[in-house]
Amino acid sequence: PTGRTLGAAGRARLRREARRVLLGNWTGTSTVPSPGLYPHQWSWDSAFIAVGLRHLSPARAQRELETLLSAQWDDGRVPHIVFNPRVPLDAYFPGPDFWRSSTAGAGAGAPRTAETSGIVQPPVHALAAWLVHEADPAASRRRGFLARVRPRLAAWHRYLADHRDLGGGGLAAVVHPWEPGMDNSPCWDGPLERVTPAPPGSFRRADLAHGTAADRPTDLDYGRYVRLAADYRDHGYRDAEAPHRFAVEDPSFNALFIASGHALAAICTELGDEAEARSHSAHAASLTESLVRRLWSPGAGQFLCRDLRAGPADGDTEAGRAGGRLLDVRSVAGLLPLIAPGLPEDVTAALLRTVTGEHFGLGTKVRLVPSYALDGPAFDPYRYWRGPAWFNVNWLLERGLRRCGETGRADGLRADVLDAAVASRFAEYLDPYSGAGRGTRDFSWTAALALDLLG
Ligand code: 9WN
Repeated sequence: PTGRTLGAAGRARLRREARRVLLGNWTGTSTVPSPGLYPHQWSWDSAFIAVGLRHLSPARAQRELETLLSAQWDDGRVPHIVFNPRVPLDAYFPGPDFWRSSTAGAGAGAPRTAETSGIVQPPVHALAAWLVHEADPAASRRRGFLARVRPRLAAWHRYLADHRDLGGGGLAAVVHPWEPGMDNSPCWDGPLERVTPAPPGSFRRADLAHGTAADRPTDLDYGRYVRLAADYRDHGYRDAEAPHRFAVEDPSFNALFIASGHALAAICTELGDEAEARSHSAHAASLTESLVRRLWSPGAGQFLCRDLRAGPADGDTEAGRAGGRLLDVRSVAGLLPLIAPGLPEDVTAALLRTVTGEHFGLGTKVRLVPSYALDGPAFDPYRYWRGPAWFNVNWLLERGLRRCGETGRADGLRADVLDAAVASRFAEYLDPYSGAGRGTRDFSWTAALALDLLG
């Protein structure tokens, strides 16, 4: 059956299958994105997974987030990977023996009893915690769920505000292409050119044992990922001391920071702390203002990434004032601010035109929004974040469209996401034109977000 016509039997089957994936990928305390390719706990994956798990078991969804947050560093950062000590060292690269968080990160407050990576991923967690609470408020209150996660979520947001405003303009910067979660986006091609790759023989990739090379980042990309991560580690993961040769303000990372800031405000209100709720709302509003001031491109009709390590383009006085340079690259990251409340009306209207227009083609050229412009010079329908359509991105866009009152489009996208999730056996990503699944299957966030869209 196709999603547009998914009947009661199709919905029941989808629910059953998604449940099988999520139960199969559960380790007892959290969920792996995929047992073969990603056998540990990932930060933003767990947030998306919790959003789906809340429909199966709110207690398990709470546990998912609490497990992740228990590996938080004393400086507030939530690491992008929490390693499972039972998994062999060579199952994933770079593993705990590369990051060495408990020793190298001791000065930045890394936990002593868990091994983690030292970088972060987008702050989707407060949003996820709020959605998990909403699934069963009585059970959440009984377990004191929000009271327990609130201080950790607040410390996480404080880390981003205090340690990551590298451009000084009020936004959080990412310091590694893995941080925005869109590893090999064409946005990073320019900034990465300035990074000398680690020698090819100095590390061994584990991902190619599970994925097709044509679907994955290249060896040259990996050499640069390794160099940047090793430099950060060798400076004790201290942001004030690390060279951060890669420093970018990414619109989707910041849009999620805004959405989570509003969710954190709702959490504080629920807990009766109006003063703290107001301060989170005010911070989210000021992030929104910075996002528009620093990353909006009226010419492109979308948000762009700002490369903080590049000089301004000739004659670009506005960019010069803001520091760095806007990257003229159309990533779907630039559309995700649709989830952020409080954008100026003309910005929202332009974003809606761009989603359905010639570059991203939602509803005209493709059924799910691609990760990068279909007509962009670096477009590749197979290679990871350089074209394929991803389910978490489309889930966020569905919410964004609905939030903007685009109910018909949101309903259509919802149906198409459900259809694609079943047809691709919960693929990691899809060729945006054919809809064929790529990457691994039985991928956790695909199953979780399909469950969420089923309602
Ligand atoms: C590096 C786990 C993660 C996702 C990212 C996705 C991919 C890792 C990798 O897998 O990144 O963090 O090894 O390629 O790009 O978004 O969180 O699913």
